[in-house]
This record gives sequence, structure tokens and C-alpha cells, in this order.
Amino acid sequence: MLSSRLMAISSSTLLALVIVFVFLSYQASHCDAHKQKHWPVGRSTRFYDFKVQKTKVTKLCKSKEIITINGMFPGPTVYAEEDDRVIIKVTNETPHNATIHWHGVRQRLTCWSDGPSYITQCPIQPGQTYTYEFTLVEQKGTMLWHAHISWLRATVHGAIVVYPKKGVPYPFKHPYEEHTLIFAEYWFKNSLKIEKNVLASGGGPPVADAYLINGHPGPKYNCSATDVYKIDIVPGKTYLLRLINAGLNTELFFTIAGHEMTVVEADGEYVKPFNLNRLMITPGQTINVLVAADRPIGTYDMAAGAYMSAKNVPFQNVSAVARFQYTGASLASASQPAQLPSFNNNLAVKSHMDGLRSLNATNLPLDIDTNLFFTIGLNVEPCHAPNPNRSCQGPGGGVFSASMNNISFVKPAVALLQAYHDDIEGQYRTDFPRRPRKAYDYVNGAPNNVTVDTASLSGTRVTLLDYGANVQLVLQDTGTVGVENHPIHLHGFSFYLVGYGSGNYHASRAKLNLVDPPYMNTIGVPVGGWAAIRFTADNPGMCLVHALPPRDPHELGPIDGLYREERRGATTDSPSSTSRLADMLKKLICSHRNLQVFPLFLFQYCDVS
Ligand SMILES: [Cu+2]
Repeated sequence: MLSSRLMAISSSTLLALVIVFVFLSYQASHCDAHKQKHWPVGRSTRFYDFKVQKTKVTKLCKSKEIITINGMFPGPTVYAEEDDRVIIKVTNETPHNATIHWHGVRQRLTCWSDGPSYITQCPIQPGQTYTYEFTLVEQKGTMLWHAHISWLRATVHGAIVVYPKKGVPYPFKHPYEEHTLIFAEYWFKNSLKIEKNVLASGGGPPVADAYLINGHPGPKYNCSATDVYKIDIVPGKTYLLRLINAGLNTELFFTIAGHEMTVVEADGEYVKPFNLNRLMITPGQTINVLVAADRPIGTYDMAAGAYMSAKNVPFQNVSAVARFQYTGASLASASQPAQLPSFNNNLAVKSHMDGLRSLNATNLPLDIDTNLFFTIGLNVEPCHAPNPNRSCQGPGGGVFSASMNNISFVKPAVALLQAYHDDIEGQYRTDFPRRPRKAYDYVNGAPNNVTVDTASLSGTRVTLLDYGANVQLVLQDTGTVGVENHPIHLHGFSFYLVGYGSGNYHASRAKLNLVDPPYMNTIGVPVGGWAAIRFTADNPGMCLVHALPPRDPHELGPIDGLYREERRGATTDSPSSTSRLADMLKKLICSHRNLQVFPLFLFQYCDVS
């Protein structure tokens, strides 16, 4: 990790020259009239060179080729400081399409650098390059990057570590050392093939063959007694652990034998410190904890294992184990085993969530003018395939899908941001419903028997939000097929998690925290329950709202509901008080320093058939 950091610093000097040149030549010829006052320029620039590559790895005594960045698994850590500019050139050297998403980066006025394929950009095709460029405006903490197309992110992922500006301390005692722990799921089969097979079968995905901590499964798996990630600990010191769930489908519990953890940050934002023995982290979430090495000298297990809230769903029940090893510990004595909660311990999840309080909730919208209510859940579509045995392996001989407000997302042919920018007709509709068509008992009254018909509508629809709107979005789990904790992620924003509960949401009964709710970007909506989030729609773009698929392969695509924000009406900080997003994007591009960041213009259709 240290070496990649050094690489980033030295490369940044090199690139600075290039940027100035492009900036001057382009700006002079085209755009001097539209110099952006509000363009986030950034402080230092960090440059990274990402090559998407095929790499051979051996885990659990089996070798296979996986897709990685620069041959590393997990991939290189992106280091920066708050308000830095980050430029990452991604070159695709594989035969598969790829994009990279910077999960948790709010992409202030750089929505085209967000990375979800078919939403803000076409995939980076084999042999092509795409340069992502964004500023970490008022952002510090732990985030992650991952591929945002198909199941590529199973192996294409890594950490983003953003330090406070120089001279600004952490709001807690400076730790002796910091370590990043990235959790992942691992399959022996090629993950792209698995996804293809699952989509073709209409059923659920196969369980992971192992969980990994920084690429290591640990001793509970076959043939892995020595394939264990280890942190060397100096007794009496305090350590900061940056925890990242880069897994594809599985929510994980994490615990350290004999040690308490003090949670100090969630999803890249400080929280009021609180102590836990075990925590739950959904795919896409990041949590920073402090751990004091105050136990007798020895070796202690750190374990990550499944949280599975759905009933009768198979999952990998062997946990990944890493080691917290004190200097001076006898190598002959056994490591202290870690005690994870049982796989369906909803109470352990709730006590973790209850502890999350923002350190400073400064931008919490109090006057809500836009109320949204989205149901989320699984559906089963009727079988129309000529060969039902092969293609309709969902419950009752149907095809699994997932939906929001009963609409299952259909992938467009043109990236939606480009379709909007170029006024390309027919790619999406703007009538994604703001609430379900009819209210019912979402949790208990939903049909959970496929013969009753649990099919959804399908389509590519977006919700338009006025610029500056203060939005409250209630996410409601449904029992259409079965209730389950769903991790929901919002792109382009962080949001305040103002409330959550079990059962159906009722505005009159819901208890909301309007004092110090946590500021997050991914939330596990409680099983058979609801979560309410708030944000101000002040970052124009196409912003995806979606589930990080808990076991259903269709959710990464079809569950997606979308926001598009549009600048309307006069606002003091908008470049043109009446301009549409399209005009604004054009102007932004003119003031942008690197033309390569907007290659959406270069090819219209994402996939050439
Ligand atoms: Cu994200």
C-alpha cells in the first residue's frame, strides 16, 4: 500500500504539466465565456494509472484467472487528502467491458466520472481508455472503488483513503497505526460466467465459495491454514481499522476476539464514538473503528461471517478469519477464537444502527418539499421461455427479478446521461412513480406465492427532482417474495439516515432523529421494515439509486430507480438560472480541463451488436 501511495505522489507531479497544457489550449479556443466560478478545482492533484488486467491467483489450493487492477487483489488503494483533485486513467486490457465507480465520492458537478455503466457512461470497451476526474469536495475518510458493470466487481475493487487536510487532526486521539481490511466474496468459477448463467437460469446465484479478508480466506477454509491476513500489534497502542465490505451479495458481521471496537466513522463521515463488540457491514459500506491493544499478550481472531435475514436462502456459513497478533505472542499457543452473532441475529444489526450518530449534522434538511416513497423487493416474473427447465428456475417455475415501486429496471442502449445531454429520444421515461400506485400492507399483505402473481412492470424510468429540492425518501421492504435486509445505495450524494423501523412506515408513528442522524451513502433497509433518508438535491446529474444485490443478480441492474436532477428556477449559485441540465453540462465541459473525461460523445450506442 505504501508503494502505491508513493507512486501516486510522484505521478501527480508529472501530470500537472499535462493538465495545464490541455486547459489553456482548449479554453482559449472554445469556452472563455463560460468560466465556471463554482467548479471544484481541488488542491493537490493525485494521479493514478489503472490497468484492467487478467491475473492468475491461487486460493484454497485452486488456481484461476481473475480480473484485477494492475495485477493486485484487492486492487491499489487510492490515497488523497480532503479537497484534492483525483485523476485516474483506466485502460482496459481485458476482453470484457469495464467501468470503475468511486463509491462514496459525491462527484460534485462531475456526474460523468461516477462510473455506473449505462447510466453515466458506456462501458470502457476492450482496448479503450477512460479518464475519471473528480474533486473530493469536503470529503475525508474511508471509501471504496469497484467495477460497476456485471459481476466484475467481485475481484475489481479497492480502498479509497482520504486524509484530513494537513494540520487538521482526527476528532479522536491519533492512532498509532492504521490498517485497511477489505472483505470480499470469492467463487472458484469465473464470476462473469456465473452472472451470465444466473441470468439465463432465472434463479438465484450460487453461494460464494469463500469470504476473504484482504484476499485471504483464513484457517477455517480447506487448505488455507497459512493463508491468513495478519496485523502485528504493539501492546498498549491504539489502532484505526478501516473496514470495507467489497462483497457482491453478502452482508457481513465482523468481530475481534476479546476486544471492543469504538466506531468513529461510517461511510466516510465522522460519527459520535460508540463501543461495540460486533458490527454489521453491508456491501458498499465502510466503517472506521478504533481498537485498543489492551488485552493480555497473545493472538486474537478477527472474523467476518454472513448476516442472512431472508429465510430459506442458502449462503456461505464459514467465516473468514484474520489475526490480531501482539508482539511477543507465543507462536505455539492457539489464537483466541472470535464469536460472531448467529447468521440471522437482527437484534445485533439494530444495536449497531442505533449507535450511529453524526458528529456534526450540519446540512440536514428540516423543511421537506419532496416526499418520495419507494418499495423495494423481489418479484417473480412468469416464464415465457421455450425451455422452462433451463430458463425459469426461480420460485414456482418463474424468473427472479427485483423492483422499486414495482418497476424492474431495463438497461438502456445509450448511457442515460448521454441520452439526456444529446436529447436522444426513447431511452427512458421521466415518470418513475414517486410512491406506489396503491397502498397496501407491504410487509405482510403482499402476495408471496408466485401463483398469485408477483410480477412487476419493467422499464427505464427516472424521477426528476428540482434543483435545490429538500427530499425525504422512505425505502420500504416488501414481502412480495420474502422479506430481507436490502442494502440500498445512492450515487452522487450522501444522505442523512433520519429513521428506520420494522413493519410498514407510518408518518405519524415514525420516530425520526432530526438532531444528529448519521450521514451515509449505503443503508441496509431493515428486514420487513423501512428506512427514511434525507438530502438536498443540489448536485445535478443522473444519480442511481439501487440495491447492492443481496443474492439476487438482477438487482444490480433491474432494481435501479433513477434520479435525474434538473436545474429549474433561479438560484444564486447556478451558472444560468434558467438553463436545463443539458446546457449546464455543456458549459461545465467547456471549463473542464481534460476533454477525455467526457467521451460519451464519441460513440452513441454502448454495445455494438
Ligand atoms: Cu456508489
